[in-house]
Amino acid sequence: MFNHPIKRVLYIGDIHGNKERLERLLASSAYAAVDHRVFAGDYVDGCGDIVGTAQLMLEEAKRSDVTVLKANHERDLVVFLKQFLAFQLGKAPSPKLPGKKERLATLEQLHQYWESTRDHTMDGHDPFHQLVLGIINLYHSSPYFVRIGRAFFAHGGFHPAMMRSLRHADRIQMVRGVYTADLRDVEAPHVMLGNMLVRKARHGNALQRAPEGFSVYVGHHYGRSNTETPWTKNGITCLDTGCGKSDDNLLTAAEINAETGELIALHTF
Ligand SMILES: [Mn+2]
Repeated sequence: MFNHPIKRVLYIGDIHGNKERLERLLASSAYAAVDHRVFAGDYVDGCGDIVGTAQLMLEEAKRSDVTVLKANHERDLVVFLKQFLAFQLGKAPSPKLPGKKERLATLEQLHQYWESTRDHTMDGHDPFHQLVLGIINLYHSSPYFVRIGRAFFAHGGFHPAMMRSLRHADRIQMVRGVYTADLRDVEAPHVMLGNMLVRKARHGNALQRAPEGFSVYVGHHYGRSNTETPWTKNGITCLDTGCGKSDDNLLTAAEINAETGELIALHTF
């Protein structure tokens, strides 16, 4: 079992709090049939059930055949939550509320969860802080990217550092054929946010090309929110279909042949 090669991978796009679509995905045969699952991240900040979605994600992330990538929405939330915990301990001033409407909605839901569970706190069982620490810990233990066979997976974009860092053998972590490596701070934003890719795409220029013989899969936001067809260019497949931004937008999962990096099928939920 441990040496069982990963042949098929499911890459799941941004969820943004759409718990119903996430539940449909988790119950699907497509989810069960693959050898490994990679979540693009961005499971918070959206119009659905953020707390319920986060709880499901924290459960799934415990599985050894599931990887959740670092993404910008969790990063920003974690920065706030850490400031909030420091404030609770009297070690920092009250954190400033975020300006973004969707992030305020996430905090509002976390607050409601605290209100509804604080009276039931006993014997050290504290659901609110358990959830908050779970979100923080999952973010910090998540990789910026993974490579499985001939496929690269990141939240936002491809950066040559992803190839380079895997060549430094002492920095590679290998878990059942899933390769991850640390990135320098200067490269991490490009992998998480795809900044260069987005800017170039807006100006109509070519995306940075996936390395020869590899495919790259990303989520994030590429202005293809209302279609279930992924946008593919230069070996990079963008899978953010705007799930969680409106109830109508689908959650997309790409089934990938790890040996070739190619897309086998696209599943929507
Ligand atoms: Mn997103």
